[in-house]
Amino acid sequence: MPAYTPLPTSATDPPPRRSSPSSSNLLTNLLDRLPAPVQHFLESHPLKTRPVRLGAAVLAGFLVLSLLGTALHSRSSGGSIRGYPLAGSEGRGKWGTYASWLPGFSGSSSTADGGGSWEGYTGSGAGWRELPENDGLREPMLVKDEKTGKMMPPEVYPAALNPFKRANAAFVALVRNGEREAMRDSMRSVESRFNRRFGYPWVFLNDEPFDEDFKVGVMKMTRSEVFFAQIPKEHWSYPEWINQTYAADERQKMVNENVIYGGSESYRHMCRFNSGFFFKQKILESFDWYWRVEPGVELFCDIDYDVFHFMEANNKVYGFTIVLYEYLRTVETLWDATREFARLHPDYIHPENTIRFLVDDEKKGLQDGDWNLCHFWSNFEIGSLKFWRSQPYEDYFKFLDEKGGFFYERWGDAPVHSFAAALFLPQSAIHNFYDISYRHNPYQTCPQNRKLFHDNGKCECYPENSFDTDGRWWKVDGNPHEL
Ligand SMILES: Nc1nc2c(ncn2[C@@H]2O[C@H](COP(=O)(O)OP(=O)(O)O)[C@@H](O)[C@H]2O)c(=O)[nH]1
Ligand SMILES: [Mg+2]
Repeated sequence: MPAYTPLPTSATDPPPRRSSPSSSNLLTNLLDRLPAPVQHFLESHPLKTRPVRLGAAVLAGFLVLSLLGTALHSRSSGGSIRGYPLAGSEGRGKWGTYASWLPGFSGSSSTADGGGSWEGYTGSGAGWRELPENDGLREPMLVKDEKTGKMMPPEVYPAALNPFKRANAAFVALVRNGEREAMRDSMRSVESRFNRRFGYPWVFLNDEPFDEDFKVGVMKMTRSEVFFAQIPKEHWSYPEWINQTYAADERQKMVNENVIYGGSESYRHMCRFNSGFFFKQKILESFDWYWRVEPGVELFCDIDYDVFHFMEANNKVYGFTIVLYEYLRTVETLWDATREFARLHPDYIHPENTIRFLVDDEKKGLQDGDWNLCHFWSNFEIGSLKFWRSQPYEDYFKFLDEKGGFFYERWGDAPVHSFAAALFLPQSAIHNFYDISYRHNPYQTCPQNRKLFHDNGKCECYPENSFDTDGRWWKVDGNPHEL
C-alpha cells in the first residue's frame, strides 16, 4: 500500500490520513530486484558518488515501472501504479499520459541510434554528469500515436518516475484572491525547482472564499492535487478580551510613526492566524509536514532530494532559509511575555535549546539577556505540523494571545515561531536550508559553494548577491556555506 496516494484534484474536505513512510533501504531493495545484467552494470559502477547514485535511482525506478507496465498487459486495464491513476481511471487524469507508454515496452522497437556517451553534454564543470552513460540505458520505446500517426517517445515525468514513498506533506499558502498571479509565480518556481520530482499537494487557505479565477489559475500551475479551504471566523477575528478601541488607538500611533503595516487590521489577523491557527485547519489534519509558500517568492536552485524525508530522517522539526532582525516597535513586549511564560513553564524549555541565538549576551541567558531581535523569516518554513500542535506551543500561543499583543502591538508570526523553535526544541532539530536559494522581496539567499551549486548548473543565482554570505546570522550551527 503506497503511502502517497493522489486524491481528487480540487477539494474542500481534508484528505484521509496517509501512513508515515520509511524509505530506508528502498533503493537497495529496488536494486536487488533488477535483472542480472543491470545489476552487473551497477556493480561495475560503484554507487559511491552522488551522480551515479542518482542515475542508479532513476534507472531503478524506470525499470521497476517497466516491469509493472509489462505486468499490466493492456493499456485499457485501468488500475494504478503507486497510486497514480492510469489513463482511463478516475482522478484528474494528468498522470494518465505518463502511464500510457508502459505497455509499449513489449511492443515496437526504437529507431534511435543509441550507444556511446553523450559527449556533447558533458560540459566542463565538476559534477555536471548526473546522468548515466547512454550504454546503460534502454532504447526509447516508440509507440505510434493513433490520432497523428507519429511515433512517440516515452513521456518522462519525474514525479511519476520517482519510486520513493512520499511524506505526509503539503505546500501551504495563505493567500488572497487578488494575489493570484504572484501565487502562480511562486508555484512556477517551486514546481520546476522541486515539486515536479515529488508531486506533493498544495493547500490554499483564505479568510474569504476563493474565486473561480484563483482556483483555475493555481490549478494550472501544478500536476499535484490542490485543496482550497476557507478559514473559520474564530481564527480570523478579535477574541472577546481584546479592547478594540485601545487597539485602534495603538494602530493610529504606529501609522503616525510610519511603522510598516502599522495601521493594518488584516495584517494583524494574518500574523495571529499564522501564529496560532494555520496548523489547526481541518484541511491540514491529515498532514504531518508543511512547506509555507507565499505569493511572489522565487527559488533559484534545483532541490533534487525530498526535503520532508530529510527532515524526518534527521529528526528536524523546523527549517528556515533567512534569519534577520525584527522591527522592535512591533514587538515591544513580546520578549518579556515570553520570559514570563518560560518562568511559568520551565519544563518546556529544552535543555539543548538555542537561546543563545536570541540573546544579545550569551552569558546572561533568557531571563537576564535582551533579545537581539534575530528571528527566522517565516515567509519560508519547512516544518513539522506536530510541533505547532504540541502542548508547549498550544500553551505558549494561548498565553501570548491573552496578552493581546497581536492587536495592541503587531506581533509577527516570525518572532513567535522563532521563540518557540529556539526554546522548546533542541538545536539539532532546527535546520538551515542553505542549499535552497530563496527570495522574498527584498532579501534572497544563494549557496556560496561554487563547485557544489554553481559550476554544475544547479543554481542560477549569484553567490555574491546572497543576504547571508558568511553564516553570521545563524551562528549557532557554524557557517553552513563551508560544508
Ligand atoms: N487570505 C489572506 N491572506 C493574507 C492577508 N494578508 C496577508 N495575507 C497573506 O499572508 C502572507 C503574508 O502577507 P504579506 O502581505 O506577504 O506580508 P509580508 O510578507 O510581511 O510583507 C502572504 O501569504 C499573504 O498572501 C489577508 O488579509 N487575507
Ligand atoms: Mg510576503
